[in-house]
Amino acid sequence: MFTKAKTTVNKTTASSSTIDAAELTSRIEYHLQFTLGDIADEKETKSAYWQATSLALQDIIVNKLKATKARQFSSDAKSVNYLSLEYLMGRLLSNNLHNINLYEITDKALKGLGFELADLCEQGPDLALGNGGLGRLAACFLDSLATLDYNAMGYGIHYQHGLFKQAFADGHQIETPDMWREFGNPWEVCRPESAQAIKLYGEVEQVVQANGSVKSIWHAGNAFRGVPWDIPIVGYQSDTVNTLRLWECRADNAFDWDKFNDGDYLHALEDQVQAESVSKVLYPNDEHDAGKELRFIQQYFFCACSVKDIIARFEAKHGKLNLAKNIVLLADKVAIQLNDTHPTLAILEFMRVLLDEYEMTWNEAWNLAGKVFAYTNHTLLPEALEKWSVALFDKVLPRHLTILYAINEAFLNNDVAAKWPNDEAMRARLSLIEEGEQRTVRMAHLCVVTAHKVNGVAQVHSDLVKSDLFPEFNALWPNKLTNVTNGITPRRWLKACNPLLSKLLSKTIKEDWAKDLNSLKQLSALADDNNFQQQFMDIKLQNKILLTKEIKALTGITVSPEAIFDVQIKRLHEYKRQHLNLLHILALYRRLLENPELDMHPRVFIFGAKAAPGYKLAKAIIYATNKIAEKINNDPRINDKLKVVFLPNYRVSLAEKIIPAADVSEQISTAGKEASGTGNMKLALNGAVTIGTLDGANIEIAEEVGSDNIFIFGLTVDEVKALDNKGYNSQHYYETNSEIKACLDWLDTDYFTPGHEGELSTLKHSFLDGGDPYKVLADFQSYSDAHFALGKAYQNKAQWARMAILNTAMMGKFNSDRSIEDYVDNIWHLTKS
Ligand code: 26Q
Repeated sequence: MFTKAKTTVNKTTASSSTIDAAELTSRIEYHLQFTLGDIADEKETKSAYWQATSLALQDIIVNKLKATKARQFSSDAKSVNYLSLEYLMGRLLSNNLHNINLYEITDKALKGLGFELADLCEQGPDLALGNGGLGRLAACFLDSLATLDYNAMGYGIHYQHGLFKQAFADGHQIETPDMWREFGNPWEVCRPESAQAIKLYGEVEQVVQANGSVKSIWHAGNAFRGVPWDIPIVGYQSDTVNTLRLWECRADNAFDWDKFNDGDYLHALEDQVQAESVSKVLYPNDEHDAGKELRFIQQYFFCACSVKDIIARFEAKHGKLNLAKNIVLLADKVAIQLNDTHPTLAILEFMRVLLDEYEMTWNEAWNLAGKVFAYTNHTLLPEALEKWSVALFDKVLPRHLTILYAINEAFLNNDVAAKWPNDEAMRARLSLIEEGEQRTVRMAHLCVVTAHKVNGVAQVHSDLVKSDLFPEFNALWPNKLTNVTNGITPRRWLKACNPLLSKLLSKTIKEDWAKDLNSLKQLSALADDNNFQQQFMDIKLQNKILLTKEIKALTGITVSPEAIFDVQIKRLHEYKRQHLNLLHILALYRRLLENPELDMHPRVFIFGAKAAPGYKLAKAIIYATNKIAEKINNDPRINDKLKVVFLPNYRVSLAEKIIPAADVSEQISTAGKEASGTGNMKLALNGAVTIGTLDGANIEIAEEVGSDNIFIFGLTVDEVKALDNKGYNSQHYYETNSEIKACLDWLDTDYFTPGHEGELSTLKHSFLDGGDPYKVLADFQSYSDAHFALGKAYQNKAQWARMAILNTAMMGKFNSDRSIEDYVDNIWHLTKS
């Protein structure tokens, strides 16, 4: 055992480049003893060492953060402020160590203390403050911004509970709360000195001023306090540590002493309870508009705190914002990026602050807003386009509603009237307000009207944003709509999560591929090299063996690493078509029952997905998959040729274990529905071969890897549209394809749910009576054929190895560093700092 109480640590000096294992050891011991209070050796646990190691690292990071802040302040480089309701950060220890180049040294220090670093990394909770792709994209972008030495700040909500934890009970999804910071979080620092006061409700008074103009005064009815928690974002081998600032909501007056003294104990705390509910929980209703007042308040709370903070940071450098002096500077120094429409209220708050608190003219404020804001669209699904009722606006943000009306009037009377004079239908179509039984505000329209740039997230998606979603806006402002194809950080999604492959790549390629991902192209020259193929595929096998252990531990299911590992990991949604995968699994099962000698390489189908708690059909798909899995996995007749595994509680840290072990990547959304996808990039980068539709970023992946190295199937965007125009009839496929019919009819029996006939019928009916809105049946045969071709390809080991290697080799484009440089060049115009 080691000796503790080496307490002489100078925490203000050593930087990551001067620190050695001995120094780190004493810092870890220091935190164990003094921060965690290890007074009787009760902290000899992995969890305590994880915490102490994280705290020791955080000290080094905070020093670097301080240096970064000072540098950014004096260089005065323009900053981008990324506003997002979601950040899926995952775990931070391993990534921070890799990025700051202390992984090996920490490993050594911990070995001396009797621990394995990789083991300790597993102790940390995921920071799961997001639902899926949009939240993870925000996290990848922060990594790239710091890596590329840009001045950037992420803003979000400090949810007490992130995305729910998922378990299965008899195949059903069960949700329990996520307790990510129950015992504190070593990475965050509270900054009460930067707290913000936020008003809500009340009414607006119009006061006629001496000069005849009308001034609006908002008499608010309720006040909250936003308290920021800062999490450092460490760039990879760069000079920069940026900040993710998450707002926690507290009451302005936590306690009503009058009520308390009157004996009304419960109500004395009412304000506090109400305020804390605002940042209590992340909404899991992805792509389903919740329309809930609390969600609206969440959005406003975080937007208002962030806008005020952005202005305060500007003023710290340039003095009080003042029309004559520095106002034009603001647009040169500040960019605000809206991650989908969720932070749209920042636009109205920005206008309100400039108009009411800085007394700017309308034109000044509006011109600034246009220069500062840009908006990213992540979906074309109509149900996911946010609309809030005018009544709710009027109740919660009455002043903002008057500003919204003014923006709308100017837009309709100037821009729309000039281009389409006297066109009432056009006015109605483009208005920020949708008339109807309930009048609603179209948040995306407000974003498009305000922002100087609007981008989609993959080429086909951006084209559809122009042609189908906002054609009129595109006609009005031909240069506003643009594309920035998504990317992923190769630090987390290869270097940290796949150490074996990383080592091989570093041995093979002289450039630092984790920065310069295009350098992986050099692997193409080795794609047919027998020796390299063997090394590459042996690593895949090692990673598969690790995953088999994880599968066993999580589900009790035994799978063979010799089987094809076929992976579909993503949020559960009909448009992503997990049920197409499931229908094909049923078909394979039937074929095997009919012919147990069938020449088919054994396959393991691996799922990971959470369903929004209120999304009934998504939950039914999870249940059906679990029940079908149970039957198949225990059927001795098929000789282990088919296994189905649904891993519970899919999240970033689980993705990091699955992705390195995948042979096949399922990217099978209905064409035109998946904006981009980013899991597709992660899997391909780790040498999985994609089976996918021509949708989202799959199209660009296919362009990069070449059609020989991907299995494309199904309807194209145009064919989907044509089928819609003709009138899609799912019944037709049921009647004419006997395999489809047999599989769907199977769901009506009690074969998979003994004694409970019809439990899986919902699924069948969604395809038939439900109309199969995502055209699963139309794509089934083509999908099945593509799988057949894939199975044949796998049987030729050299051919498969070549495909896998080329997938890794050709993913350079999908580095999120490239995405960020695209934003910088076309939207933000930052300089490095
Ligand atoms: C809306 C209203 C109320 C509550 C929640 C929501 C909500 C929450 C999350 C709506 C949407 C989301 C998340 C969307 C999302 O993750 N979109 C994905 O974004 C990725 C990054 O651009 C793309 O790759 C995916 O294609 C897209 O689906």
